[in-house]
Amino acid sequence: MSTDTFIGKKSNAAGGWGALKSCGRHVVGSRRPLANAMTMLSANQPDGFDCPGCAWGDPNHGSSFEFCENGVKAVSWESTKLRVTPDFFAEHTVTELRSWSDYDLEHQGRLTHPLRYNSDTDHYERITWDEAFADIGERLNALQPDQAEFYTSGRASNEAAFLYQTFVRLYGTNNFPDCSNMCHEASGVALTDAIGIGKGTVHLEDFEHADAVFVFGQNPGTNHPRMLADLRKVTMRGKQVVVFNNLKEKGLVRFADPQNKIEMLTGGSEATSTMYFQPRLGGDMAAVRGMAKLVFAADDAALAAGAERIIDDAFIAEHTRGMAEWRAIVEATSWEQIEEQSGLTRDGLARAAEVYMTSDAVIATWAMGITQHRHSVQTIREISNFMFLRGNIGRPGAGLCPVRGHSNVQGDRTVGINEKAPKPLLDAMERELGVPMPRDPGHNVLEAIGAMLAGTAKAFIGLGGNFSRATPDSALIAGALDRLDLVVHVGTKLNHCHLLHGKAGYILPCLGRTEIDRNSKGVRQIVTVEDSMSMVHGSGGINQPASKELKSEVSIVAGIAKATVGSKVVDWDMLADDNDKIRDMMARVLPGFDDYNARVRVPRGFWLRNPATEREWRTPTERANFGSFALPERTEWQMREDGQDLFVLQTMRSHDQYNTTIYAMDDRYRGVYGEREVVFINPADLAATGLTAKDRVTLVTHSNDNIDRRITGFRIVPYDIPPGCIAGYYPELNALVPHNSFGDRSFTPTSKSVLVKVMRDAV
Ligand SMILES: Nc1nc2c(c(=O)[nH]1)N[C@H]1C(S)=C(S)[C@@H](COP(=O)(O)OP(=O)(O)OC[C@H]3O[C@@H](n4cnc5c(=O)[nH]c(N)nc54)[C@H](O)[C@@H]3O)O[C@H]1N2
Ligand SMILES: Nc1nc2c(c(=O)[nH]1)N[C@H]1C(S)=C(S)[C@@H](COP(=O)(O)OP(=O)(O)OC[C@H]3O[C@@H](n4cnc5c(=O)[nH]c(N)nc54)[C@H](O)[C@@H]3O)O[C@H]1N2
Ligand SMILES: [Mo]
Repeated sequence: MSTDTFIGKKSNAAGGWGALKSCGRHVVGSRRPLANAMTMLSANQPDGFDCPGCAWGDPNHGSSFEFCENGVKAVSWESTKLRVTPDFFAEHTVTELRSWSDYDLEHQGRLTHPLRYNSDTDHYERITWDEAFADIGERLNALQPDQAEFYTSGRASNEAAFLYQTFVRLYGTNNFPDCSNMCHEASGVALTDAIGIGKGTVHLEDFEHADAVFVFGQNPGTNHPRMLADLRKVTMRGKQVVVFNNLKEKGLVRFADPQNKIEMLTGGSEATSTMYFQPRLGGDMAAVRGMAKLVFAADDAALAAGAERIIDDAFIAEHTRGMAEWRAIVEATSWEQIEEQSGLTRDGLARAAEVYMTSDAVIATWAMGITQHRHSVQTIREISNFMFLRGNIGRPGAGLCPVRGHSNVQGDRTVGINEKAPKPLLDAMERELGVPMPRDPGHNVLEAIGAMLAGTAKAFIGLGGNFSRATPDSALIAGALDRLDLVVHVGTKLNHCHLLHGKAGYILPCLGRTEIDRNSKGVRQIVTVEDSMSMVHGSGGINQPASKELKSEVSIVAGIAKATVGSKVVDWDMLADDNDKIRDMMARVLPGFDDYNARVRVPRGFWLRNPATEREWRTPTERANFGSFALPERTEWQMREDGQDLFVLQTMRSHDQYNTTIYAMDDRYRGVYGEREVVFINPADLAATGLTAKDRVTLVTHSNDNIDRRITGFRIVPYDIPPGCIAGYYPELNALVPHNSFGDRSFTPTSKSVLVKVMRDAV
């Protein structure tokens, strides 16, 4: 099957695929990797291949992969034929490279050799693996363990992450800042309190049985395209999809628009009943509370009329705690406050509540539009409360579904990347290793940043990711990283964080998930991952490694570990050479991982049991807990009255990026082409502030910590977004996100509600 045939065929069916043709060239520089991606994603591999695109569940893992644009881009990006060799680093000083864009750095291709920064020449230079490991080990051993920060990005496999946490804990710290701290942390915190486990309760199949899906604060058209296919099937069955998103996102609008030519998205008349609400930024908690108020009122009316109850009284009595207290808070909340904070009307919310009340099985999904606010944990508790009202959890077609980002971010947590690891995990590690584990909580991302800024942290090890670009106050964080004694980056492609080397800096290139990983005996290794629906499965690559010098993440972790803590407790060489042995160890340590090696080798892998899906609540009350929280006194939207021309900014992803990786400069669904320095503003706001669509603007963060945060020269894009709210792209806008503004209990930067002033640039 040629690439062209594929694209042609798919573009008629799924829409948007035509554009992949040009996008493919942008992403990979040629057609070949694109064709390769097609092969990989459709390959009939016994051990499966896990797409690094996102964490959405996969119905036919290991046999016929569901195609999606996101996946093709992610795979093509990794299989590029371009290389950044030691010659490249000999040509360019680090100082010069720092002036390059994110896009230009990553587009140089795959890293090929281990490198060490030479401060005399300002170049990265080739070294041997053994030299790198020995020096890193020596430098780590010169520190107190708590002076080192061990970051993980969510693409790391279960095996690499498990080995990493083993090493780091043997070394003596729980400092595990993790990309999840900036992502779904609020979901983990809220759900642990609500249902006893920080994960979603939905199986992919539940979407086939849902009568309604409520989608809060996410853009699946871009970030989880395969989810759109599952939503589409819901409307095609004549069921409802109710969207809450402050932006009119095309992927979801088309879905809701009967005029749309994309038949499969509209499903004929079914889609007319699909609803789209545009709350103000941070207004979802108020919106859900409004719906809950209406449910209680309808239930009272039903009771009075002797009709069937609206709330699931039996479920609430048998399975929950705390409804009465929450109900009192809901009833005490005024409609005025709900309408002001959400920006939605009571009538509108009544239509959404009607869908909820007339549906037997409801799923609630959410992502970054919910988790990156100050009151994210409370908002997720409110969503959970709302779902408990009609027993929408732990039965077919119903449940809570935080939609994870990185393809293995959930798995990394499961296998021990956790700065506050649960006691049973540490106990099990102690039993396995026969030595004590550190028990003091370690650092999350913001605490690691705090330690770096304070000068108490001395080393940073990054297992993947792009820490300084993904974190708020990027320039400040970059400066802090660059003052450390030791900085080690394990990565596949060059990014800005790699150019921060501190006193001793290393770039260690690793195999990507698309590549064949063979051990010393030539036996092909697989890794495993866990998706958003707690399915754990194997993944093996089919491409030849980008360079002979590459090592697997597992080998790199083992190499550093051996040089740092020695091999008395753990035989690192043995584990590094056989992922099955790592999995045997995981099976001994982690609950639910019995028979791990066999169970990940069947199509689709296995489901890691989540007791809440079976209405078993591992909370202190042994019940699902309603959470009773007041609405925020004022959201950022309401704080705008504190200053002139203030707006609330959300920082999000364009269609052509993967987090800090910029595939290309277009945001096709939002109609932006060839640029990223744009701000989406409501046309009414333009008129009110005297700005025009032709203006360039400067954005300055409104804060009282005396740090000047500004970006300048951004172009205005008039857009359908609530007045007072604006939007633009991460990572560029991380320059505006304050590291000292974060979610209650989640410590997630408030990347979706930054108070900024917008000013016209002088021409
Ligand atoms: N192609 C691609 N796929 C990806 C990624 C990528 O960068 N590119 N990243 C991966 C990762 S790590 C993650 S975490 C996920 C992210 O997936 P998303 O959460 O979809 O990512 P964002 O682009 O941040 O989009 C946030 C969405 O929430 C809306 N929103 C913002 N604030 C609010 C609010 O206050 N209320 C409501 N109701 N809506 C709001 C925005 O308009 C936007 O539609 O995607 C994963 N998949
Ligand atoms: N303002 C703002 N900031 C945000 C967000 C936001 O919405 N707004 N979103 C946050 C979220 S949800 C997340 S998850 C974080 C993401 O933060 P990170 O996970 O740190 O960032 P990524 O951009 O995903 O990392 C990209 C780099 O990972 C490396 N890489 C890719 N594949 C592999 C691999 O297989 N192995 C290894 N070792 N390295 C690899 C490459 O070198 C690449 O340059 O950003 C957060 N930051
Ligand atoms: Mo994420």
